[in-house]
Amino acid sequence: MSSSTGSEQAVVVTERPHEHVALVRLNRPKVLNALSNALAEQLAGTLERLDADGVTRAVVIAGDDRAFAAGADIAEFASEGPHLEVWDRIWAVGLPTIAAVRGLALGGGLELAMSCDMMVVADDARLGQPEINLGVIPGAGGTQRLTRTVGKTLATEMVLLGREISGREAELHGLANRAVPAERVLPVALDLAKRLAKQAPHAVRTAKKIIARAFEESLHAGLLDERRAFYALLQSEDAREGIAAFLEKRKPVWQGR
Ligand code: DAK
Repeated sequence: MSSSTGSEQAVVVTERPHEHVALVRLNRPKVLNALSNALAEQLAGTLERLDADGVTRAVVIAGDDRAFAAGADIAEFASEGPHLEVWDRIWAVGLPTIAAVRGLALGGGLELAMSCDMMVVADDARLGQPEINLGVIPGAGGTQRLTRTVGKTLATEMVLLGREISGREAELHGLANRAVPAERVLPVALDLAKRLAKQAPHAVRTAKKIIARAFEESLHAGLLDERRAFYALLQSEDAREGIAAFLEKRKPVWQGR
């Protein structure tokens, strides 16, 4: 399965390694998967299609062994700059997403990885926000998501000095869920995706959404949202099934309702 048609270059390639899991690969290897607007558009369209197909329950986003992505496409900066709305579309995806990072995740590449729900990185991956070297600052979450995740001290070094960190350091600072040897990145990410795909789909989507609100709201507002979502889910078929299965000592069968 591929995300482009006809003669258009497939800068995003989609595979289906498991019934409910999609693997979306960024595919501009010659420029280290630099995120051109065309690539970002294809990625957003692909994620939206997967989000709505009723089959996919988790998505792994990967690059290749040299790079997840080396940032937005700098060659486009002079002409048009990164399209704003396409990033909003990527962030609006309801499915759980996992970034599988080998090699470079720089600038917009790291911002894309950070906007995923989980991140698996190679021990020797290189993660950074080098925008300062271009005379700008991050524009897709690098000052916000990074700071809230690793704290002000390290984020300041990364954003103001362009300091890179390794995958191993990213795990230590809570930026990555797992740091593993490079060749294990994809298998581990796919394994996490399969585990996500086994959970009650509607509950997973709701949990993702409510966790994201912890970045946006006060604790009080977030707790209210959580409580509302909890009671709404409690009325769902899947919750009835999950509770019945527990009491009957069997495995639940989720319907996604
Ligand atoms: N854009 C375009 N081309 C890139 C690229 C990039 N970000 N990164 C690498 N390339 C290209 C190189 O130009 C080179 O192309 P050729 O010369 O072969 O044609 C090819 O990829 C291989 O790169 P190198 O020859 O440079 O490879 P090296 O191993 O020597 O160096 C490197 C790797 C990653 C250290 C180096 O390529 C590098 O410094 N790249 C730039 C990294 C960077 O500065 N990234 C941040 C870009 S700014 C926003 C949304 C997003 C953003 C902002 C706003 N909004 C929604 C508002 C994001 C901004 C950014 O990401």
